[in-house]
Amino acid sequence: MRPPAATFAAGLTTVQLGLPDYSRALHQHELYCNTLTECGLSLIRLEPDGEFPDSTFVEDTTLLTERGAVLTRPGAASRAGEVDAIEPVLLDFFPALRRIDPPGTVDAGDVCEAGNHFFIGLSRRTNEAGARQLATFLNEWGYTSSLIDIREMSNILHLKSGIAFLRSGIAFLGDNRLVAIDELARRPEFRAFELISVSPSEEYAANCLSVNGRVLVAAGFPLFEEELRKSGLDVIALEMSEFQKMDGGLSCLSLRF
Ligand code: CIR
Repeated sequence: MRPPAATFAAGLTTVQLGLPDYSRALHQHELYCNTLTECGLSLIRLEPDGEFPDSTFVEDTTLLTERGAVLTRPGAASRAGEVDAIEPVLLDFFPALRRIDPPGTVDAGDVCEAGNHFFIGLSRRTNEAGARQLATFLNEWGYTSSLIDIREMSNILHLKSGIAFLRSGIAFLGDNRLVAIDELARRPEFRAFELISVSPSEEYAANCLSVNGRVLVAAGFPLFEEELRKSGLDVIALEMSEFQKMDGGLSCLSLRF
């Protein structure tokens, strides 16, 4: 993860929630890091990078899988250089990094891993050429994938703004639970999943994160929290207000492997 830089408020956003407060963003980021540590992860903390205001959203720069990793080619020009900055860090762990080439673009926030299958969102950031390149890499590694077109959906930036795959954290239990906003829950591609719905007034909360049997959710979305708890999930709520102002969710703040 990479904390937000002092230039954070100059990043991209489509929501009108006002400018983020920098010190509050730093505090929320720190709590996020601490929570991941409590969930049993060890963290690699990068330096803030003021040249790229959106660089705290590290998730978009790379797709990490158990069998290989792909450097993306972000769809927003202002974010292109973020990939170069992350590459040397990942090379230590994934010596054979693949990459998306022009004219392809991919933001990894559009890629939802669901076991051995990957859903790839076609969005304002991820184009068909990029999605197909990614699908080819995944196929080489023995994964399947399918494309989900969200270009007509005005309410979400990335596919994972609207869905999240939940892992049980227990190896022998099958993982089949998917959180989805209504518009995506209706799609036939998700019919095989046990769906956990997110009420239209709480759509931001759909971008939750399951880590070692816990589910991290954005604080302030009581209906969704209740849904998760009813499903027997162990929920941790985190303040995300300053990242929400910049169109970012919980998953965007880390690259997990
Ligand atoms: C952007 O517009 O690119 C950033 N302000 C937010 C990126 C959020 N990333 C994500 O959903 N994976």
